[in-house]
Amino acid sequence: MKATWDIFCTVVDNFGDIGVTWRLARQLAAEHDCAVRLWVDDLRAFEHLCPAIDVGLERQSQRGVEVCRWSAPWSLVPAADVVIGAFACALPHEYMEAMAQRDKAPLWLNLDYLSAEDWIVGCHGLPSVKFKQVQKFFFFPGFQVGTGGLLREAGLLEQRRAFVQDPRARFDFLRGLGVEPTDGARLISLFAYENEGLAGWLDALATDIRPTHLLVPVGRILADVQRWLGVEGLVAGAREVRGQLAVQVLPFVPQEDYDRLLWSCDFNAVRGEDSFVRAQWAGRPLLWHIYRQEDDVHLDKLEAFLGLYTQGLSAPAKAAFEGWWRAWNTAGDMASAWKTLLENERELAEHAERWCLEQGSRPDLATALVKLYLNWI
Ligand code: TRH
Repeated sequence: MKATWDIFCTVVDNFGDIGVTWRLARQLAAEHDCAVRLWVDDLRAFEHLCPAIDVGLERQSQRGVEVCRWSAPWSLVPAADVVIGAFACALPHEYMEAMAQRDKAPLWLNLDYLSAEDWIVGCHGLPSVKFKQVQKFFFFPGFQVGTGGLLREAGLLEQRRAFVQDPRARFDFLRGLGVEPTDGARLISLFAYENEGLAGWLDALATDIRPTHLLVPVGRILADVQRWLGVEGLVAGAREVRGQLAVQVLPFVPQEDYDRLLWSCDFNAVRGEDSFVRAQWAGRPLLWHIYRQEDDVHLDKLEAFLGLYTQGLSAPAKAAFEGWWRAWNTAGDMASAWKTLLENERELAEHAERWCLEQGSRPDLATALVKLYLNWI
């Protein structure tokens, strides 16, 4: 009989919470033969990632996953063999009672936020709180041995390789999005929160020797893009040119297409958690807009990742990369950071590929979860 898994997701904001849990749920169902229910409190946010969702339904099957609306009052359901609360969300009390009533306690995990900080290694797998006799454990995604790893579907890197080695596939994909880059143009995707550093970067791109085609999926950064362009009301499909820079607004695409977009670009600006990981699987230099936290604790996370990622780079390339990221996350001088970065473009491109392969040689997060469960029973 299939093991049953319940994954609980509250959509705090944006798309990361649902982005991560939806990806995990799909992978558990498709690759590990698990019976997965994904409980989501906001189907409208989910619809952005999975347009096939019917927001009116209480339960529906999507891509092998039973998607359930998580609403109050809670309807009683038997607890699953494995219970995952994503990002410290509080489970319904009645559901916890159902967990406690099982003959064999479920494996209960809190799937935490991704971080490259060292303390993650020590905390991954430790016991957290208890409800009656049911113990919860921490499960930390991460980049280092001793963490839960990163979400990575089977065959993902092979798919990417086949795609980038097939210029026709790239051309057709971009064309499907209405993108026709001019010859020799650098392609950059831009997914970020509001960012004061943007104007400086766009100034540098507009006056660069090499043309740039900047692809901006509809989202929070668009208001800053419009301000720099001096226009309003841009919608998907809009294209504006300033000097050497063509800016094109894209629709928000399904996750698989977003991967292809990242694979198609020379640089990717990403944010939050899931797009940040996907850009690493794209094997291209990335610019991370980290999710802001109180007291600037996010800057420690940024530095922790930089510390890992830049290992093996020459001193100038490391300084250029770090300068670029810090400028982006602290409203610094993106124009000069970008110029310095370009002096190290080749080395950084090779490094991104190397990092991708190195991370890709580690066990992926879904496999690590399944292994944990198999050791548990
Ligand atoms: O949207 P995010 O900023 O999400 C989060 C949340 O804010 C969360 O509360 C916070 O804790 C976390 O960041 C750190 O960024 P993220 O994680 O990259 O999620 C975006 C999702 O959207 C990801 O799954 C990729 C997907 N996506 C598409 O599917 N199509 C698109 O066109 C784009 C631009 C993104």
